[in-house]
Amino acid sequence: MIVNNGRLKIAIQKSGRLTDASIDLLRKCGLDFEFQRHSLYSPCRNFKIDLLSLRDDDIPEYVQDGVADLGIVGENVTKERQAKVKHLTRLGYGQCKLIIGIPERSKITSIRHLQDKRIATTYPVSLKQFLRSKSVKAEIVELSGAVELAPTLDVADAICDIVSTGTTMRVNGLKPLTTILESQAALIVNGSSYADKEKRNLIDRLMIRISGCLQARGKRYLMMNAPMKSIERLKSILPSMKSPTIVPLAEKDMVALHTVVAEDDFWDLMENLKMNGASDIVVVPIETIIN
Ligand code: PRT
Ligand code: ZN
Repeated sequence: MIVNNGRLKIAIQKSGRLTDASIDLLRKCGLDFEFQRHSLYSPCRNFKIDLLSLRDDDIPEYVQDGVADLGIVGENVTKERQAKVKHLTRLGYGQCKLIIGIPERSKITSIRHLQDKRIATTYPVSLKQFLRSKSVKAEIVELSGAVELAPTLDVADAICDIVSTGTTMRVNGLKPLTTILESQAALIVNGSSYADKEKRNLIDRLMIRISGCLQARGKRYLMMNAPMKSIERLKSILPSMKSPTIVPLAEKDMVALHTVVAEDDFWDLMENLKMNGASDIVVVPIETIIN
């Protein structure tokens, strides 16, 4: 039975690759809950939302049917399930590709060569769409798992499967032929929930928090002291979000500069800043950035 108590329901994967990152994201958004993997519901104490733990394959349909208002699931799954849901935002984890792979020594060298071949997959809908878009007719061998074994077992001439590092493919003597889809975890929403005034208000509040967490990801807050005369030079080095904050220090002709930098740029940047007069450089993590 669907309980309409004015609270949102967000479906996340019960146990799998997206579970920990999804819980972590929701906690970073300030949601206070105990995740109960074995129970369907995990209520949140400080926000009108309850978590529903489900198999990832079921999430798109449950969101489409309104069993859950929101869902966190791989874009590959939503596409395969052809669910009628609204895509709210990508979440920056669970990155993978849906690819067509062929045996290392296969004579197949282009998509055209897949004509009349057998392709094993757990993604028949996405594969069918792709083949149709390329005007290639092939036999789709639908499996429920271990697709990478199909060519060795001579069940198929090629496979269509998810890869992330590509190790599974390689150890099974396969190589990629083409990419069908690039995917990552995304937040999806039921259309009626999004149109409902009260629910929309909660969804918008949650979205502000999620965007803040996504913006802060990979960023560091940088503080340093510098002589006043170095400000212009340092400002030209700093890739600030807007402009850096400059605060006078008690010591004469000295200032503190504060800014946000990308984690990846940090070490190169720091050497450059030091060479140009900065000292006492402090770097701190950022929880969230609300614009
Ligand atoms: O039980 P439930 O149905 O909920 O989970 P599941 O077993 O169907 O899904 P799960 O937890 O494996 O994956 C959930 C989602 O994570 C997928 O729908 C993708 O969106 C995303 N994802 C990211 C991946 C991978 N990376 C991935 N590598 N899903 C599956 N894989 C498989 C891949 O197919 C290969 O067999 O993992 C294996 C190792 O991959 P390599 O390339 O790193 O060797
Ligand atoms: Zn699944």
